[in-house]
Amino acid sequence: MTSRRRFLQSSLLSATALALAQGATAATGKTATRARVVSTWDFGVGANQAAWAKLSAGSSALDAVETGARWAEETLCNTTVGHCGYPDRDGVQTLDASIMDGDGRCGAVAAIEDILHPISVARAVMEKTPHVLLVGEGAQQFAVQQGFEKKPLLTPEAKKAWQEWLKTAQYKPQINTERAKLPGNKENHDTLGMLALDANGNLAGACTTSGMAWKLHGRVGDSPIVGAGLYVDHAVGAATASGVGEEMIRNAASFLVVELMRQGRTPMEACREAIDRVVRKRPEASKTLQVCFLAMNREGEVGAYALHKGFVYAVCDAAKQDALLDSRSVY
Ligand code: SD4
Repeated sequence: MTSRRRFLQSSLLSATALALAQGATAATGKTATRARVVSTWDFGVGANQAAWAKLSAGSSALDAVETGARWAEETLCNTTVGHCGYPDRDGVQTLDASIMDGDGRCGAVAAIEDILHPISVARAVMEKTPHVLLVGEGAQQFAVQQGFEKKPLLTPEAKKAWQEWLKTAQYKPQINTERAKLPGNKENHDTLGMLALDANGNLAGACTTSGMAWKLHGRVGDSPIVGAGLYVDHAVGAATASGVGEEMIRNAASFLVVELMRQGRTPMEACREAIDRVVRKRPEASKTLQVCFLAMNREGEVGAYALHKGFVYAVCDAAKQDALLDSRSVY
């Protein structure tokens, strides 16, 4: 982390401590100074601002994270989130998303096709069905019944990239910093994971992705698996993840981060310990793939850790709406 970034981080955190203290003593009680939203990657800045428009107006953390994730699904045109996302090895784009609040209410969709806002379908699963996770055709059928429009999303650019990939057809996920160095590819990010704390002290999280490019058709990552790509508990805090989802699923990683915070770790310590778990289980593999965790506790304290350098996360609150911070990393 650069010293400037470190400075920004520490001044941000002190500003926050102050804001939290002010929020607690304000005559109105519920001020937006208590609220905060954090997101993975550089595009998290824009997603946070969309969520912040809601949070600062007094909306719930749940509404805020849905709004932030919808912003990413619709506005971004990149290879890993939303309608421009790269397809699987058969050229089919499948999307994964989950949403959760601190009471344990959650919903998710996996491998859904041709629906622009998987995060809102996930919320509908949570609110309108007795289930938590719908997959594939069933998820799409449910979405259409709920009034979501079905339309082909795969862009000509994504299709072209897939046709190019077919020439070698090797599935070899690349660490983001390395991927960004490839000719014609400036992208250094993955899934959007977002966590929000609202003015009432409620937490919620959302996670949305097109998953790993060139995955096997039917492959589901961590993002729609509650406890792997996302976990939220009002009593403790919230965590989300980005990177190669199989590692998060193996370690029930977001749940692990929240449980470590429950045992007294700070968000950063909890993320670090979860990353260490990934390394311990698969020391060799961990050198060649990326895993990133982002966490926020119920006091609004934020922490992150990644396997490899290059992970950045965005923090937005009343003091500052566009902070982008470097995560620490093992390698
Ligand atoms: C997945 N975690 O599907 C997601 C996507 C991602 O690097 O972050 N890709 O495994």
